[in-house]
This record gives sequence, structure tokens and C-alpha cells, in this order.
Amino acid sequence: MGALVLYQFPVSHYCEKTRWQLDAKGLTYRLVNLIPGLHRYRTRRLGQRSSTLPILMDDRRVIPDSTEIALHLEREYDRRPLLPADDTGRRRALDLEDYFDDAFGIHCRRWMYYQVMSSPLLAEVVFRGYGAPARVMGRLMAPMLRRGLRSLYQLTAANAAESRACLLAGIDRLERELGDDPTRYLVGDALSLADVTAAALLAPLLSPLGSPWETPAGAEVPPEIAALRAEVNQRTAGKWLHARYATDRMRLAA
Ligand SMILES: N[C@@H](CCC(=O)N[C@@H](CS)C(=O)NCC(=O)O)C(=O)O
Repeated sequence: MGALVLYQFPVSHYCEKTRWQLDAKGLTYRLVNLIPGLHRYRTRRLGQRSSTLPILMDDRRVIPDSTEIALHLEREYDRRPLLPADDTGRRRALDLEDYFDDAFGIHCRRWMYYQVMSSPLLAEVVFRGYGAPARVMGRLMAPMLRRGLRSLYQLTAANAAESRACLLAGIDRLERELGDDPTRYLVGDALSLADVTAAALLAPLLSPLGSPWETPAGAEVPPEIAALRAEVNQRTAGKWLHARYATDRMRLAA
């Protein structure tokens, strides 16, 4: 296989899932940051009907969707596997990946965007990770961005309440799967795609150090986010996530 290029939004937790997998496997890749909204021109040019990121280009092959990308990478690059070799372990890792893709992927995003929707922080959060010109454009585009996100992710009070419940159910399940032990991995005794998925997709809520969601010093956090963050940080799930970022994510990314 040839050169790897990842089309992404820096702030997207699904893109973080793929970046983490690439880093964990020790692969070299080039990041291309797309501008939300304008990204659709590029996804169409890449031949995709869906406009979601991440999209991975492996040589000339275009692979959309973090799960498809994960399977492709595990198939084509066998070093540092993130799927266990045995059928039972592999099945468990893929089932958990599927579950956390929704429970944290969809619901953490929807609940958090709903909380920051009316905050002046919105453009700053979304455009962190871009160069200065894109950040200026982001501030100017903030009203459009707000409207776009509201309709794309159906950010209503009722949906946000439902997402909060799903997110908390996901946190309960994560703790059950870990046997309430924050030092454990989800499958066997090594990092797998299940850990990468659960940790990357829950990270925006808990803002682990070194992640794109780390809260800059002095930044104001909406009170609903601060309260849920403080609550989950005290729990096994919170301790587990910070441990995964400190020991698995940062070490390998470095
Ligand atoms: N199932 C997809 C979901 C990816 C996704 O929802 N990405 C969001 C960013 S977090 C996106 O690209 N949104 C823009 C759009 O839908 O046009 C995956 O796992 O890659």
C-alpha cells in the first residue's frame, strides 16, 4: 500500500478515532483539514455520496467512515494489531466498537453541540486546529455554522435530553464492561479498537490533556458541560479515559 492521506476536521471525535488508530499502528500519514460546510465539495470530488469525515485515501483507494477505515487498516497493515487474533476477542472488540460509535459518537456530539450552540465559543471550538486565516473565517461564518450544525445534528432540547440519557447509559455500560476497574482494557489485556473508539468518542466531554478538546487556560466552559464533566471525572469511566489518553494515546502519538 502507498501514501496515506486523512481528510478530516481536527475537532471531530470520529476523526480522532482514526488518527489514534493510525498512530497506534505507527503509520505515517498526511492530514488534510477541510472547512466545515465547504468540505462537501471535496467529499463529492472524492466520489462520496455521504459528506461525513474522516475519509482515508490509501494510495488511490478512497475509504470513507471510521469503521470501514479501521477494518481496512487492520487488514492491510498487520503491525500492532488493534483487533485480537482469536474470533471471540475480535467479535467482542467489533461489537463494542459498534456500540460506542453510537452511544458516544452520536450522543456525546449532539449533547455537547447543543450546550455550546448559543455560546460565542462555538466558532473557536470548531476552528481550533486550523491556521489563522481559517480561524478568522470561522468567526465570520459563526451564524451560518450555528444554523448548519443545528439542522445537521437536529439540535433540539428534546433531542439533547435524549442524547444525555444515551450518553449516561453508554458510560454505565463502559464501566460494566471494565468490571469497574479503570486500569483495564476492554478486550483482553491490550489496547484494542474497542478502547480507541470508546475513549476517542467520549473525549470531547472529558477534555483529556493533549487532546483537541483540552480546555485552554482561562476559557469559559458552559456550566452544563462543566457539571457533567466533573461528575464523570469522579467515576471509573472518567479515570479510565484519562488513563488511556495518558498511557496509550499520548505516548504513541509522540
Ligand atoms: N459513521 C461515520 C460518522 C462520521 C461523522 O459523523 N462525521 C462528522 C464529523 S464528527 C461529519 O463529517 N459531519 C459533516 C457532515 O455530515 O457533512 C464515521 O464513523 O466515520
